[in-house]
Amino acid sequence: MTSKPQITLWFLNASRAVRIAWMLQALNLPYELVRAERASNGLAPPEFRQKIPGSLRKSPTIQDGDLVLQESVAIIEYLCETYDKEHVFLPTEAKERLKVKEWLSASEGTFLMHGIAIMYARARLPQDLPNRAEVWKEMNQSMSGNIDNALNWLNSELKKSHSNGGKYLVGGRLTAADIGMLFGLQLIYDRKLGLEHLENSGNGKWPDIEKWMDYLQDEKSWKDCVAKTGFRMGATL
Ligand SMILES: N[C@@H](CCC(=O)N[C@@H](CS)C(=O)NCC(=O)O)C(=O)O
Repeated sequence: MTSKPQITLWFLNASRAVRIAWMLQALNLPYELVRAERASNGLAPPEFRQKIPGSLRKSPTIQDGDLVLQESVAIIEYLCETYDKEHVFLPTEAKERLKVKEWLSASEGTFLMHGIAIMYARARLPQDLPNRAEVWKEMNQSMSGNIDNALNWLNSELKKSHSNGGKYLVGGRLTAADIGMLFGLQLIYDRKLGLEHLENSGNGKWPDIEKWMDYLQDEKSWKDCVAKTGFRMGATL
C-alpha cells in the first residue's frame, strides 16, 4: 500500500478538509480531489454528500485503496504513520509526539468545539427573539471565556517558540500539530468567534498566534494546497 498510494480526498470548501489537503501536499503525496463549494445554507450540496463513502458523509473523508477513513485528526495520523517514513510530521521522540497529539486533540476538542458552539448559537438564535441583542451578548460573553482561555494557551506556547527563534508549535519544524491547528484559528479569526467584544476581531491581543498564522500561510506546501483545492473561508459555513 505504501509504494503506490491511490488516495482520494472528498473536499468541501471552507472545511476541515483543508487540513488533509495540506497534509497530503506536505507529504508530497499524489491524490485525487473530489471537491465542492458549500451550498447557500452552508452545508455540503446533497449530490456531493451522496458521493462521499463512509456513514457520516462528512468532509474530509479519504479513500486509500480499499480503506475509507473519516475524521480529520485520524486521517492526519494515518497519513503520517503510513507515509511519513522520516517521521518529520509525527515525531517518534516521545515528548514531541505527545505534544503533536495534544495539539491535534485540541484542534477539534478545544478550539473548534468552542468556536463552532458560538458560530451555531449565533446563527440559530431567532431573529425575532425579544431582547435578542442582550441575550446574545450574555451568551456570547459566557462562551467567549473558553476561546479566550484557549487562545491565551496557544499564544503563550508560540511566544516561547518565537523567543527561541522558532516558527512552529513543536520541535522547531512544521509538524502535524501546525497542519491540524491552522484551520480552527482561521475560522475563529475570520468569523470573529468569541472575539466580538474585541476591536478588530482580536488583532493584536494574541500577536504570536497572528505571526504563526502568517508564517504558516507562507509555507510552500500551504500555498500548493490552496492552489490545488481553491480553499477559501467564503461567506457561509
Ligand atoms: N470531526 C469531523 C467533522 C467533520 C465535519 O463536520 N465536516 C463538516 C465540514 S468542517 C461537513 O462535512 N459539513 C457539511 C455538512 O454537514 O453538510 C472531522 O474532524 O473530520
